Amino acid sequence: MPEFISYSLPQFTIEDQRARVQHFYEYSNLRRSVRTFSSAPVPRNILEMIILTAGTAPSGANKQPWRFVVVTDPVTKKNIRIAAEKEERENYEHRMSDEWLRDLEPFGTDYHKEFLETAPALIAVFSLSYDKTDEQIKKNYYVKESVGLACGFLLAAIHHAGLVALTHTPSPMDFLTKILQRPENEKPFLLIPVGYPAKDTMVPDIKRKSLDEICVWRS
Ligand code: IYR
Repeated sequence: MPEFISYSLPQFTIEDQRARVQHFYEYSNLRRSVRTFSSAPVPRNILEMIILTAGTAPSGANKQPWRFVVVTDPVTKKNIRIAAEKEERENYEHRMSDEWLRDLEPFGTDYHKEFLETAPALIAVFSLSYDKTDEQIKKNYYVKESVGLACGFLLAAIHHAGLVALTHTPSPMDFLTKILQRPENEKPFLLIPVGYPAKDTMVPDIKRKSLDEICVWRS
């Protein structure tokens, strides 16, 4: 028999709910992906609370199939930068289509990934396709969906803390397995530099889609 415990949340009035969703949207809408970081350190306990928040995301059968590896050591960050730039150079020069390169023009990106060294912390997110404990292998479900959700919570928690991040996907990412000495059941999912924006940080002038563009109501 499954065991259930009672559950409730604080109740808000409709007016309070309106104010809360409005405020949450407006603050969320300030989030931007940032590629220029100050080297100022982020206290470890702040990063830990952010990761605890990411771990509150829902997951298939509550398997929580994620691992967050935090890198602050300059030598490891440098090694990650070297490996990422090697792959990205290959991507930009040979592997990406013309259409893809054109789509990236507004962002001004290239294979140089200085932020991997300047950001005070890199959070390498790994997905666990299965759990391995004492010779036992246990399957996980909806792993990509679950880890994607956890990354969403992670980015929201980073933003909530007044920090900035980049959702970075050097590809392929297997170098992270090696550099960070992860076991075979952990696959690199995203690499997220976190910190404070550099003093003169600029971001591309791009727009979010309107409600009409992203939402359809059907009776
Ligand atoms: N991973 C490369 C290319 C890149 C791809 C997409 I899609 C972006 O939104 C941004 C960059 C890089 O990091 O440069």
